[in-house]
Amino acid sequence: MIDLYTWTTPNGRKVSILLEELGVPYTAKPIDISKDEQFAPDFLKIAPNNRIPAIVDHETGVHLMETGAIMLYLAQKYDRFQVTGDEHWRMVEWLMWQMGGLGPMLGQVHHFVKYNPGKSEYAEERYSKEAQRLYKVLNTRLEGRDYVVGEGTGVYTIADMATWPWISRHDWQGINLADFPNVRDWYTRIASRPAVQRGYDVPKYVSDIPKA
Ligand SMILES: N[C@@H](CCC(=O)N[C@@H](CS)C(=O)NCC(=O)O)C(=O)O
Repeated sequence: MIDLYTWTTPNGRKVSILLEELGVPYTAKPIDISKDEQFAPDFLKIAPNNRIPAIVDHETGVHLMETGAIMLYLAQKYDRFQVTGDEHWRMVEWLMWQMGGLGPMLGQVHHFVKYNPGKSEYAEERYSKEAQRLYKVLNTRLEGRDYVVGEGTGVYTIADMATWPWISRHDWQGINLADFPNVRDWYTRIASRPAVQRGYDVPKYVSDIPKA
């Protein structure tokens, strides 16, 4: 059994979506970051960076923080939602792009544009511009493909699952998905998956999945 320490955020949803897709038993343990529960000493033992999500796999004794590591671990453990050969490294590349680029930059858009508008014109402009650039990168990558990596038109992998929850907040980011039609189609394709819909509501329902 796996314990998933999580909250209703893009990073949390990445892992609940993967666990739902895998169909393995897990227990969601809510860590309410609006109440600073991520700083509780017991949580810090498994998540020393005091951020959600984190997992404890009681079957193997492994505990992990950082979604990139968690998703690679689960994909490898169950040998699903990953690709092999050269494409494996393409998958790691796009997973790292999400971890180092898309997630952190869109997180800054949420911080400055959504939650603190008017406090820093420079930051709002800088991160909004960066969001436009990153959406364009993803849109270009998805030209002629259904998924971010994989042979042919692509294979649904953890690279998609890591990226999708950030795109689901396109309205917070001032992004009109009509400007990025490949991203829009990919977003809708993934949103229609029952496991994604279940994973989106972990650890609790907040709202429906935003429409494209
Ligand atoms: N790089 C980390 C980022 C995790 C992260 O930023 N989590 C946010 C929620 S989306 C959090 O726990 N924030 C709590 C805080 O800022 O104190 C990962 O991918 O797991």
